[in-house]
Amino acid sequence: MKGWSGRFLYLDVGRREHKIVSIDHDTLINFIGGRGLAIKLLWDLNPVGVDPFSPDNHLIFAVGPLTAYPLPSSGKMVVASKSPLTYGYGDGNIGTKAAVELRKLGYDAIVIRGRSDRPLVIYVSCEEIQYLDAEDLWGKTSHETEEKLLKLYGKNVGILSIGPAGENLVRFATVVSEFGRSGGRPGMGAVMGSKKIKALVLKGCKDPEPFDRKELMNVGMEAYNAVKNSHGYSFWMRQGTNATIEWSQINSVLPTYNFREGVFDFYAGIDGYMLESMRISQKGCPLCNMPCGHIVRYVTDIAEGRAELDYENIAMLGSNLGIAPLNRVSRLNYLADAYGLDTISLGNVLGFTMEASEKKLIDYKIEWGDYKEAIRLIEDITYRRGIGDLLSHGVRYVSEKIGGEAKDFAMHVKGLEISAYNCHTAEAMALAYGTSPIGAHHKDAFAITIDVREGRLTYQPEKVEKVIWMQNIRGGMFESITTCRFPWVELNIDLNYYPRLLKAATGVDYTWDKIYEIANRIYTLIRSFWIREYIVNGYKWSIEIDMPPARWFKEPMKKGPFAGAKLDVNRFIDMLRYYYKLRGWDENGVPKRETLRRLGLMFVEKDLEKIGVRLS
Ligand code: PTT
Ligand code: SF4
Repeated sequence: MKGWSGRFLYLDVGRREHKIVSIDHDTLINFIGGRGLAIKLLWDLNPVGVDPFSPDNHLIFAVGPLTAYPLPSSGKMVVASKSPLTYGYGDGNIGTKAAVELRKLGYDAIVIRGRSDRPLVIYVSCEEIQYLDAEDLWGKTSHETEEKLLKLYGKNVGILSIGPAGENLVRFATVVSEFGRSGGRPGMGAVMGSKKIKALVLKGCKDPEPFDRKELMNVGMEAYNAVKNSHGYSFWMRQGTNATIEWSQINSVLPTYNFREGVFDFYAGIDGYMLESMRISQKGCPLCNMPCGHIVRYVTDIAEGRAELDYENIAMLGSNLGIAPLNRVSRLNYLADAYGLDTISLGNVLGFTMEASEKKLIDYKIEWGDYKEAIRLIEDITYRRGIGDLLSHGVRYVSEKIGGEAKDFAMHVKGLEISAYNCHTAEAMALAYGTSPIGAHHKDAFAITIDVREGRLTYQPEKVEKVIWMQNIRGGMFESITTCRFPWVELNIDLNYYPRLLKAATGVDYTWDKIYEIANRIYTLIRSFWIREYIVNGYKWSIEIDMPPARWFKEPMKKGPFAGAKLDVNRFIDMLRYYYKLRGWDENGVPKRETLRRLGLMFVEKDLEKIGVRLS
């Protein structure tokens, strides 16, 4: 079998045992790798309804058949598990040397179950697996941990670690790598913490073997050149994702004051030009020739240091909280990376708290823009002190505890907090959040571009069709092959490079029809996983689960060119129902029997019926 390794490493950290498990060829062809492989393994291995912090919940690190080859931005991996934040499927995508080392170890995935009785660093090389005592690292920040492990093992290893937030089971803790890459928004760092794993250190020894090396090198080089020669390359190198602050402001979608508004009076203090003025260096993931990691030096009246910034981080910790200028936002961002907290969920939790405080719904005082109190709160969340303990569960949980109107401004879908696009006038993006397979995230469909290009406050069926197309390419193909989507998304390189690269890597002819079918299979299996876990955990499954937050339907924006505008609930539901129809799901979003059969998911049919789901 070329292109894939055809096996995964299964670690039981409680028993300190491991085994190497073969993956059959059909599974690899039909799910490709990365997210596709992760959901198939979770479906098969996780006990139905398992608690996310149970030793029986599996934590999966998966790569795909294009990872680690010399082609654009191929140093990426997926980290997946049942989420302690949403109680459904959770994953994230992280750019790291660990992805390359995992491939060089000769595995398509590492799957971890169990719970250690004491903190561990797990070292995996081609020769051995060591379970090392990590008492001395427990409590350290992700930066301190990585520094220490690099000293111990040298530069030629890949490291994935957690900060104190993951140790303390904060439900939006992430896995961190390379001093500022962070993946697994829906609490993958907390799952790692629940297993008492402080870090994984990976050291491979052998390059993966492609089907046609010469062709792979040629197409890879062509694609690298296409990146370098693209129209947007030089501006991308200047601002990376941070250019989106100005774009979002102009288009009235910049999250501001907990998504009340789409414009921020002080946006120029946090935009890409401000970032350029503070930048001291730039870095990227392995094998990437368009590095987007912008490191700034910040100085505030309470601290100074370095931080790696991205659009989402700045918008969620800046405009969404009324905090500017960028020096202050950078401090918050630095703390999130050091503690291993997801910046997007954190920005939502802080924004929600500021609003709840303003409305006197909680016995705690924090005002919009108060970055010093925000820093105190970040620490309290990380160490689960005082109100921080409650907030560590995320906005869905907190709003349900408070009750009443708090639910209207808890900005999440399925428990995952919304990423940085305000959707009062963005129907396609709202649909993308509603139907994202991990809860509200833009990874699967950056549909805001459809709204901006094709008209706001319009609910055409074409928007739904385009959301599905985007999801299939981004969430289906890119999450499974597994490479960074930015060469295509940001610099517009030809999408046809990817089937060509897949053919050279694996020998399999992946036509676009086949890729869409695989994406549909992955989406339908993830959807079935949500249904299975929700029903067994006692939730009632309904269309409500896919609905974006009430704020966008009830409360119009007050500022900017779209002042007075909000979403229309009935027209949104029509879009959602059309979405279900196109996916082959019933009017409540449950996959139909014929869809499961067409996609080769007969095992799902059986499993869902066993727990009482009625399939139409
Ligand atoms: C991603 C999410 C994003 S999406 C951002 S900024 W973005 C936030 N980054 C965080 C951070 O940083 N520190 C922190 N403590 N928390 C953070 N949470 C947020 O996490 C990321 C890039 C980016 S930057 C994006 S869009 C693209 N995402 C890709 C994807 O999802 N798939 C894919 N095949 N390629 C992608 N390329 C781009 O990668 P999550 P990263 Mg991240 C500091 O992890 O869970 O997927 O959430 O992975 O290596 O940092 O790269 O404007
Ligand atoms: Fe990593 Fe950015 Fe390169 Fe993508 S474009 S691989 S996120 S450095």
